[in-house]
Amino acid sequence: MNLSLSTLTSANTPLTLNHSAAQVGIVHLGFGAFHRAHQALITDTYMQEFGGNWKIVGVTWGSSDLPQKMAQQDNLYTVGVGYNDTLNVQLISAIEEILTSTQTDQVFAYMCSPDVKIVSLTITEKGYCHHPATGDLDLNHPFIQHDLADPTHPQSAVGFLVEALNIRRQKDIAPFTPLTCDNLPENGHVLEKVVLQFAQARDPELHQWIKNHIQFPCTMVDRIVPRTTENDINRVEQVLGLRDEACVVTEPFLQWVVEDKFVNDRPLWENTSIANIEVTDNVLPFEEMKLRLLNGTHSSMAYLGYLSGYQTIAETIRDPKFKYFIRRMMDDTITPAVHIQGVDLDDYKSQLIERYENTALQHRTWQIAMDGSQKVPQRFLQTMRYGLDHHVDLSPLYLALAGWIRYVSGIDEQHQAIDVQDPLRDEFAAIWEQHKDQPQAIVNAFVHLDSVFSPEFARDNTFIESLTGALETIMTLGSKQAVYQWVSTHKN
Ligand code: CS2
Repeated sequence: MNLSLSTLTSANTPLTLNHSAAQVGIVHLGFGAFHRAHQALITDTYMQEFGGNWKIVGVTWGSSDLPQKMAQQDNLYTVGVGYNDTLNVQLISAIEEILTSTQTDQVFAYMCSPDVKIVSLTITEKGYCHHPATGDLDLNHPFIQHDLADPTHPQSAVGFLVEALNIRRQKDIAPFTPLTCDNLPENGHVLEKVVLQFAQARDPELHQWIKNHIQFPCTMVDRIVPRTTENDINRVEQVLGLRDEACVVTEPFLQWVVEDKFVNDRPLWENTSIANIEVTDNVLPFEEMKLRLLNGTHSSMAYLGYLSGYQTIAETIRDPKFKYFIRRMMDDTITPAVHIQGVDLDDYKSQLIERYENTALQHRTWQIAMDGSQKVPQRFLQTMRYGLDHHVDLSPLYLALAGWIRYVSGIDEQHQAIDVQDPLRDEFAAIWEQHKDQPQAIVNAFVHLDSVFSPEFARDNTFIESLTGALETIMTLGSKQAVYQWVSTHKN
């Protein structure tokens, strides 16, 4: 039996439906697994505890079948919170409906409704259509070119935001707060910059109005939510007694730090009974800690783990040498580049390792390895910039960065194809095709990819030599042995 309004009473665990009478207050662009287990769940709890009209309309991009799946389930879904062998399932009823980005009229009807106070986003790094190394909007991006030519049928999230704000301005409707929840440093500033540059290219007056009236809060979001697998759906069904095609399986940990800078109402999420939600004046130290320590080591395990034959993060960290390598990377290389007061970083790092070890999550190294060109700048390079300026031992991160370069060659260490998913996939393949087994030439070509590497890296001999050395080691020994060798020379 499938989950829906009419089957709720047949569930194994009692499920209560909460907010059927509430109105929509939030539009969320990029309705994926992460949002379902994070902001939507938190907002659901908020409405349970305090009421309010904060139902969410989700918008998906691409050929996702989630809108149909959710519609078949009356827009209900469940979140399975898993820790090793235990799984607890929670019903979420905060979703009004899911649209696709091609349903332009319906999306704008919601985005321009006076009841909608927040438009939040999890569109992934590449959804910002910007150059990661500079933060500038990529005016040559096909979506952006399309949206400048035809602003009322946008393809990009930026195009949707600017047109909706434009309509609200013309109709004198109070604006919404654009709330980015993506893993980008200073994500609010990144969004602000691309929105303003897009508006400027469209209409300088609109640009000025947005500049004067809109605020873009920064946020730090954290919860590990792998893409849902068939296995997850089956496990949730076992617990629930109902089949939920839209479920997500996540970990117990959750954190959300939000900058207090809203131009319209918002739910007071921080007042819910959920721990680790904070509204503050300064999110940047939290972002820095999370992006560098968590996402930096996640991506390191993704590339080096995948190449070592490990399918998941839990499998990678179960290798004691990898565990040692990752912890030393955190302690010696990344921590000097983290500046936060009032957080016990030792606890934070130990907790990260425990989170990685959670076998309830099948978080594939391949999934995290995706879109490296969009992730490497904030996950590796900012830490490395700091380390180069402050004489920090960067050797573990050189291996990780070399692991990325090796991974995107598209051929693994057993000569099998790797399904590389990245906007720069063709550029990577061309570099490897041209320079084959010459680490120095490959590194030289990579550091000149200026949407990833800012120019100072291409001029830095220490950086280039160390990276070349790391790539040479990986190409000679293989990734696993490269990590093992690092461990044997660094273990005291
Ligand atoms: C991961 C993140 O897929 C990835 O790149 O590193 O999605 C990670 O799981 C989250 O940021 C955890 O909060």
